[in-house]
Amino acid sequence: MIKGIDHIGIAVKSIEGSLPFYEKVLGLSLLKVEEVEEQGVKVAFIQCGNVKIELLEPLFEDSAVGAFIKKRGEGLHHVALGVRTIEERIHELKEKGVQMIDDVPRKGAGEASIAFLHPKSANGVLYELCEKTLEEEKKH
Ligand code: CMX
Repeated sequence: MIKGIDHIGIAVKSIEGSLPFYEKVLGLSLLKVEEVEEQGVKVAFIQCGNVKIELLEPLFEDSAVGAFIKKRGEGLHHVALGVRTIEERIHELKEKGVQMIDDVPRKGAGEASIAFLHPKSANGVLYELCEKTLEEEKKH
């Protein structure tokens, strides 16, 4: 059902200001930077072994990630689990009593289909289901 961890989302005030830690200090490689306007974020993907670190910078202060940083400060935002056939996975989780934030997938970075589980169903952790396009799957 779950293929593994696809990426870990970290909320940051500034991607530019945060990248030197990942690139210069940790020696990791930046894969790409893109804006996901629907979600009010700019994201940077950094390869870390088989997993990616996704830096999330709010595009405006009252976006979801902007509100998160205001309330809790920078830090771990979500864990994204790689899946196939996301609609079936959502259905399956709901059958098992999981409360979903998204009953219907929405568009994430790289045209992926994503859906969040409500943290109260998952030990306070915000989990994202993430089904990548076949093209993206081949790339990374
Ligand atoms: N970690 C833990 N709990 C969190 C959380 C987080 N990162 N974000 C929200 N919550 C909690 C809230 O405190 C709230 O709890 P209560 O119901 O107890 O008050 C609950 O989850 C619901 O949060 P909300 O903000 O009230 O609900 P919304 O439906 O408005 O939004 C969410 C939920 C998670 C989608 C939104 O807050 C968010 O973070 N959106 C941005 C998502 C994002 O990262 N997009 C980029 C994706 C790019 C990609 O990965 O492809």
